[in-house]
Amino acid sequence: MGIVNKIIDRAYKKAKTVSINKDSKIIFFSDLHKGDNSYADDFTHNYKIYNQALKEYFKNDFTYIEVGDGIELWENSSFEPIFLAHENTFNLLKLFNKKGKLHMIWGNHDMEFRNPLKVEKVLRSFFIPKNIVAKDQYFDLEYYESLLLEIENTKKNIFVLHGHQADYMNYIHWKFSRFFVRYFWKYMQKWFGISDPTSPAKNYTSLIRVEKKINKWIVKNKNQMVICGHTHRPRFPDPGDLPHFNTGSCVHPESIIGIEINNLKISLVKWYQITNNDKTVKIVKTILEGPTDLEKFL
Ligand SMILES: [Mn+2]
Repeated sequence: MGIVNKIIDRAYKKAKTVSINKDSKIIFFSDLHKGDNSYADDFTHNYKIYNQALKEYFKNDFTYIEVGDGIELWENSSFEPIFLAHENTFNLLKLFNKKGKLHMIWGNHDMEFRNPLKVEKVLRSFFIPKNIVAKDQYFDLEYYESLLLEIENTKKNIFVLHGHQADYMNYIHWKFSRFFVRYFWKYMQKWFGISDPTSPAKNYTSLIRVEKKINKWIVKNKNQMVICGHTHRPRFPDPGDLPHFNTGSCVHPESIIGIEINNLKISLVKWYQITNNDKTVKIVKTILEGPTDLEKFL
């Protein structure tokens, strides 16, 4: 318990601050686990839904915050096949970045992005700049462990982190876990359809343990509001409950789930595909919870 508290405390102190106000519009997604489009790629079946959602958020001037595990670097040892499989998605993210409306957080499956040199190397090889101005625009993408969204003219804030900080095996021993997934479970999944046992999303006991540790940290820190991902289990508390939110994931069967903040209200949203009577398909959004005033949680 002690060590987890210390890890989360450190992430809180190091968090990159972002100021928000009633005009801020934010979409939080996490746990896309974008892979190489193979059988083991959990994201492939949702990419159309996700890209459509991203286009609409961009059109409506939203800021995009990725709460970790955007990319699956455990099952894939190289970024190249991921980029090639999901080039459209990366190009959409680039649009947000150009407008200064993109914030990336690393999780345990893309923890290599802790290293800014790694991020630059990846960007340099895929987004080849046409001139010096473009170079600056492309290379300013940074990954952070955590963000602190400070509400303008108040002393209140929201702490955003992936959540594997509460999952000791996945934080300290991530290289070991990665090895296990990359060289063993990937093939089990591909050949026999067996799911990765190191994922908290697929292991109920570890999921509950992670949530409990974050709850304890929240209590210890005067009910600090937290938004995280990692467990793939969406969370949206009632006012008065512990302010522990979870973005869910983008690998749910046939839908993606995320959190929106708009006009200082928070909601849990789901994007999915419906088939009309004439067999045409349409991608739509539905609000699962909220919108609820943020101040009820602060
Ligand atoms: Mn994770």
